[in-house]
Amino acid sequence: MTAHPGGALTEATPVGSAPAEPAGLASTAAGRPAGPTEADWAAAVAAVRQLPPDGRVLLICHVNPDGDALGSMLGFGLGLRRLGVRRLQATFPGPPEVPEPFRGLPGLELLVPAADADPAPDLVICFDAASDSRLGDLADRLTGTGTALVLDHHASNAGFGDVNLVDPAAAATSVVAEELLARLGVTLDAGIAECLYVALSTDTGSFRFDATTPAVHEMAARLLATGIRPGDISRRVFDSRPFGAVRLFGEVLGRARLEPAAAAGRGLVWTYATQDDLARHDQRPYVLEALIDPVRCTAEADVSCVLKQTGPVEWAVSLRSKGAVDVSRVAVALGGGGHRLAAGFTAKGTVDEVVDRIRAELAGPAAGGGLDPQG
Ligand SMILES: [Mn+2]
Repeated sequence: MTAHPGGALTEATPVGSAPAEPAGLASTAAGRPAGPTEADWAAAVAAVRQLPPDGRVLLICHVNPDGDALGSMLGFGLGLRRLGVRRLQATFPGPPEVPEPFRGLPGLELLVPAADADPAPDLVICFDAASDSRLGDLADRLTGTGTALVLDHHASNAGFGDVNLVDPAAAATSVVAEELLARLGVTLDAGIAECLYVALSTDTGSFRFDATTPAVHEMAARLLATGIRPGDISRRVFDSRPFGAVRLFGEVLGRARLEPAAAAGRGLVWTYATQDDLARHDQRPYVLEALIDPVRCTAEADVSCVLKQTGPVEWAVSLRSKGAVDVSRVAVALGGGGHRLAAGFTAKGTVDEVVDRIRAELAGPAAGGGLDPQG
């Protein structure tokens, strides 16, 4: 994990874990923008419909792509294919490596390494990125002569495209993608549906989080009606990991610490994973995205925390709350961002130093307030 401008947080949505830390700035309920207007939808439809013959389209999702980023992008890409768009690429910044849980997604053949991305597409479409800093070097594609269309659901998204479909009320970017496909007249097929289902189920924690509205289940019903197999998809995406990762989790959970008196008696549970842990078990860093889940199960603690080593003295810190403590305030105080129930930051120092800072913030008044239930 690397720091981005503006203290942006770069953690991918943890697969099957609590609500993802938002992909960028600290967000609050105050000032949350409304969703897209009819004019926005019309402009987005026109941007696709008015592509020149043989027009070139570049799809980009955020760095360290998660299920919503990849699923929205590839599902929409398959939809564009159905509309006859032939010159179509999908990409994301950083190493062109798709995390193992998403290697069965339909549409992966659309992916190209960032270095091979079209330098001057007629239409650029960004998925699940709250700010252009999340697009790395690919952000320069937004300023070319083509149209830039942004599909997202982060409340902190200020709208960095020419046309912005940003719906903070949407449980996932795939909700926005499905709506735009419908408005373009694309009917769902199993390939599109599987991509959008992975995106929707990832961002709702397998339909467990508060973001799981009736509209989410109605969308899931439309996707399932195409004949996709939710059991197979969920096993692949959520319930499958290498044996080395199972052993790694065992070690890391074995060193977890419970501090019932922390956070003014609401309790803190924390652990950490080092780069040496990963090397010893021959595992890639993304396997750690799911580590917060077994940690946050701890009934005796409202706050859970995992430190993931990203450099000799650098850590990516994930924080979760069951509701009594606003962990976004802790994360913001320490240079990161997030939601009330899920937040994170990047820290320098030893494990003890970083946890000391978290304890101090949890002891202060900052962690108590706030009533932003956004998931
Ligand atoms: Mn998302």
